[in-house]
Amino acid sequence: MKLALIGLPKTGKTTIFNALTRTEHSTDKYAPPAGEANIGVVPVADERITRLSELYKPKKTIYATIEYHDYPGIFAKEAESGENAMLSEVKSADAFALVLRGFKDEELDGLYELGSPEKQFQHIEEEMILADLIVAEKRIEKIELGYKRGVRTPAIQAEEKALRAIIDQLQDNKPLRDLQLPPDEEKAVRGFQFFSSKPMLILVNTSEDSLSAWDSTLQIFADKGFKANVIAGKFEEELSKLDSEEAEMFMTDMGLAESIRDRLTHWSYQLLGNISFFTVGPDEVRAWTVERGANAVTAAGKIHSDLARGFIRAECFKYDDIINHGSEKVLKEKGLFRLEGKEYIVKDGDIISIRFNV
Ligand SMILES: Nc1nc2c(ncn2[C@@H]2O[C@H](COP(=O)(O)OP(=O)(O)O)[C@@H](O)[C@H]2O)c(=O)[nH]1
Ligand SMILES: [Mg+2]
Repeated sequence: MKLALIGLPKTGKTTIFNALTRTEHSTDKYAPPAGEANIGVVPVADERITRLSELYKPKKTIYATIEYHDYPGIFAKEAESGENAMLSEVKSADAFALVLRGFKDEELDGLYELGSPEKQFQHIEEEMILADLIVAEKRIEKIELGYKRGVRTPAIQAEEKALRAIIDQLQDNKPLRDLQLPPDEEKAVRGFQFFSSKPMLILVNTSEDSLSAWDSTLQIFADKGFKANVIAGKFEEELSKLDSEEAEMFMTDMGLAESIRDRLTHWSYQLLGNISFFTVGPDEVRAWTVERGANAVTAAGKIHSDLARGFIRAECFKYDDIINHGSEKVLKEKGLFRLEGKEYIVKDGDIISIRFNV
């Protein structure tokens, strides 16, 4: 899963990135925005993998990961000037975490007039809508040119129809997140990876002594349908440098049950509707991520495309059952070891082995 931290300059994106990845990239107040993104891969803590690993004693234990990308501020300007490497990189994210500045800093306030978190949100949303509109309108022009030359296929017509709906939506100043397209049209424009269509988490970044001051702001975002949370970025960055015992002490003081890393993992899984399934064996115990509602073939394809292509069946049991009963042999005796077909909907915590033939 790829999650991009985005937002206006000096809202604390790199500070939060450092806390998440336990790195020390520069967060100098006066430094110009970085020329490129910071990228870091963070394991998804999952006690179930730890326990499965104890049980199977595999050579390798592999947790799921989240790849965080920390971008300097970008949008409409770059979209206008055409292809921009960073822009297409941002678009490849599965979701955005929008960082809004809630903390006070007189020096920064003098340098950047960002306004309230709501104002910053509005600014970013407008930029996204504008960037998307530019892309959609350019594509329509091309399609029309093609029509004149006699290029008219059902696929292009579906795309055109989708783009017209998209342009209407954007001209109403509404994000594409809120536009439902029929499946064939959605598919025709999926490749554009429109900014305003991405799932987005909202993070209000504030100081540790004013976490509770943002309840009404969070409610405003929740009313718009967002998952919004308040975090203390700088405090989290400092926590991430401590050893776990010390960090826990401070977290208890603050009433924080989990590290920022773990909280953001939960929020992004919820946002994307992701679940985990596992593969186990003497070589490897491993966690995999799929969207809730995915079937056995889709899950197989996460492991390897051959497994999806040559799918015969899935052998399947539940994490809770193997922990309760201790061995696959007992599960088989108790009838808890199942054979499932292509259409089987994978559940969170399923342990799956794919039989295939290519
Ligand atoms: N007081 C306070 N300062 C912060 C917080 N988060 C970031 N900062 C400061 O804001 C400045 C810009 O942070 P940075 O992470 O580089 O912002 P970016 O431009 O969004 O990546 C730095 O001086 C940080 O120390 C916070 O939660 N509270
Ligand atoms: Mg930065």
